Amino acid sequence: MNIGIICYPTYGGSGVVATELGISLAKKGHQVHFISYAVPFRLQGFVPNVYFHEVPVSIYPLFKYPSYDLALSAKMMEVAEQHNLDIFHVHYAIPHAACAYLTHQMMGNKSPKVITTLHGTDITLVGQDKSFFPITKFSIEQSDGVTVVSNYLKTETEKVFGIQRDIRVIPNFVDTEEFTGHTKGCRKKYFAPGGEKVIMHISNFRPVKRIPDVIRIFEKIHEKIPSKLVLVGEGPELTPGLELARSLGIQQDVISMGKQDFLPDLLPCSDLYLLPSETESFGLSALEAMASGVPVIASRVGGLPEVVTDGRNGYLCEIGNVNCMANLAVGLLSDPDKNAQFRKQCREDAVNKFNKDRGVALYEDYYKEILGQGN
Ligand code: GMT
Repeated sequence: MNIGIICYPTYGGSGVVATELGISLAKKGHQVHFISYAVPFRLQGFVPNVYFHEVPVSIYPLFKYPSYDLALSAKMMEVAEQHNLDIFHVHYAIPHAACAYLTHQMMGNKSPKVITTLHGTDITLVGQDKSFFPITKFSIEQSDGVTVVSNYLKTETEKVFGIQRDIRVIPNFVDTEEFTGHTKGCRKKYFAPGGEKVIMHISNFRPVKRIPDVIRIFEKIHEKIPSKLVLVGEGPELTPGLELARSLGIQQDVISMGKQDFLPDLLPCSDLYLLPSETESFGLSALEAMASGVPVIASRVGGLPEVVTDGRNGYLCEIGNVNCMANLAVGLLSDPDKNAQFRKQCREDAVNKFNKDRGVALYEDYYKEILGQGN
């Protein structure tokens, strides 16, 4: 199949899933065309059958804001005609699903089929903004196919947007041959020269990630166990978080790495992963930690209970319950046998339930179904 993949090229989970999916489909022989304003950050190096098409956004003095949506729709049409695309697979409804609808209208019956994958904040946060709600609902309903990354997100989409059409659940996946827990690239001594325990958090540091909770959980762990907190990523909540650490007198044990590309090398350096979010449709970073053999402590919210099994590969606490998360973290880090058991079960669950081959095959079968080629 000739597949167009439209996604955000930045460090968010939706772009990661779109890129890993595209690379895997290309390795299976499909022609994969990424269309975005920049090369997706996980698309590094030459991959046969993978092509990138940059969306040129013209800056015309009359326009206060560049019209990325219109430029994207035009580029999608150009690529579809030049490469005879069968599918547009758009990741994150806003504005990609609406752009796909516009392109579909321009191309008529020559248009590729449109599959929209909803990733989370397009439904739970941004999509519910009154300025986006009607067009989000419309473009979901107009898609030929719709998938979501968790059962939670399916229910939320149906409830909030009143969507009655079929919505297919295809969980996020992880490359368990890339995220293996190997420590060859690990520089734990760099983070913990005194053999301290390493706690990690990776995100876009937006308010939904509850960064103050990450800092306060670490503070309570730090009171009981020699430990370091490693923060990976950047965003508006990073500086306030570091200032909070300073006000608590623990800044010397908080390491901010900024954006990092090689998470498979970084994650195995940690002993525990924190994700105390306000909402998470899935929590891809938690799955990547699990694949690396790192137990997860997270909020019991959204799709996280579908990823983290409380008491088996990590723990779940109510949103904002810093004491619960800190106490469970101390208990796990202080019990070598339980820790080893959790680390083993993390890896097992990532491999058995969320491996890449399974996830990619589900998308491939769905493409065939939407194209009318399904068995
Ligand atoms: O908030 C983020 O982590 C970025 C956001 C995105 O769209 O990239 O992540 C969403 O999609 C990820 C991939 O499907 C999910 O793993 C995240 O849980 C989801 N974020 C939220 O729902 C807050």
